[in-house]
Amino acid sequence: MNIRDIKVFICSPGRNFVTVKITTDSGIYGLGDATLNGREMAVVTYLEECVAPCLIGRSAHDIEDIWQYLYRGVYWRKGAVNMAAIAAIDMALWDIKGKAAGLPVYQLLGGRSRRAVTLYGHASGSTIDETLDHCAALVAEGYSAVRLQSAVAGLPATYGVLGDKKDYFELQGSRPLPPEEPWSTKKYFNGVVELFRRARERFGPELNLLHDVHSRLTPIESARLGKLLEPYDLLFLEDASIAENQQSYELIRQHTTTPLAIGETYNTLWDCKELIQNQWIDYIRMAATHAGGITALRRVADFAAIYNVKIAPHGAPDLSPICVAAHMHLNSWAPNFGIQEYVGAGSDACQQIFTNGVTVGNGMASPSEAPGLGVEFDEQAAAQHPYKRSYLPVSRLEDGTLWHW
Ligand code: EZ4
Ligand code: CO
Repeated sequence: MNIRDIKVFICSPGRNFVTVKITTDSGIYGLGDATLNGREMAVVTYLEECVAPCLIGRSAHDIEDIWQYLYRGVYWRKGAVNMAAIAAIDMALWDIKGKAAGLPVYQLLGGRSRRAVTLYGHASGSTIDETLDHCAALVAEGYSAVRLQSAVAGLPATYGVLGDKKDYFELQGSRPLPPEEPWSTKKYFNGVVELFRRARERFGPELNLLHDVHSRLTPIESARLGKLLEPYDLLFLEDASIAENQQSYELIRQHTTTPLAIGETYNTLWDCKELIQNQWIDYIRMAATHAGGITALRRVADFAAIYNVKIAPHGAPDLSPICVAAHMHLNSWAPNFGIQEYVGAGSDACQQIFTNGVTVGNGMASPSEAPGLGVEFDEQAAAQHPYKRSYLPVSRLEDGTLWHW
């Protein structure tokens, strides 16, 4: 079963997605997600020019060797563009292997460790009340875990709550260049503690609550926030600080028992080796699409398990339904699965292009029982929604200093 053809599609059903389709000479094909938000065309070019020509004619069963060939073999290791390309090829090859074996991918990984995958939804709002009302709606849908984000009083826009747009992750079509958002740690602090105090008051102790700081605090500020939030018992505090110096998390850890999560921008295990090994974090949030696919994430999960760190894969809307499916297969298998971020099935157009995939209900999800990943991709429907250039926002302090977004 040799690789006959590799095609790269880019479509924009409300936001951009890069999809890889590998076809074999047996007729079996596989799909992978290579979406890198705001840098989509770099991955498309890399796949078409640098990756696809080297794989034509190779056995589609050689997932491991192809992974090593694209990682070690290129000399230029790591990197978001490179790893997204490897990820898409890897997912497509697992999809193919599953179809050839007649088994869903989670069975190839070792079978189920749980009945279903627990999800957490997003509740955001421009006031604390609005955020808590959104949370109540998710609880009514059956969610047992919700991420809360509320606008910072005195700032025109905040991560998770984007000014004039309905949702911060929508295509930035009206903004030809990266939108800019101001940030003030001081203004943020009071509001965020009040948000969680009010959430516990309204929802009681049972509901699992989460929060994404989006890397805007320094390590000592993160330590302080973790301490202030301890009474409200978060499931985890996400991306409190950047961990380019992984040891920063030792400082945060020494000060707070609020569980810590990080990793959605990481491309390899090396980005979080010390974080995991030293048990400075509780959840590793790497995504199959940005960290080298199923092959790589499986290794991360096994490494993390040794140190009591659970996987909680990134589940933002800029990961395509193919990545969501890959995550559900990994989450069903991983003995150390924690929780999966989930923001819905996407726009109507998105649901027409990517079909089947995962089953969601009552705040839980299951992978498809179909062989492979279980997602279908409608090429004609995708062609109706061409690529639109769009950038992620940038963040600046009130004096104009560029800050982490
Ligand atoms: O900002 O996926 O937890 N989710 C997040 C996301 C990220 C986007 C970046 O492309 O932090 O919303
Ligand atoms: Co995040």
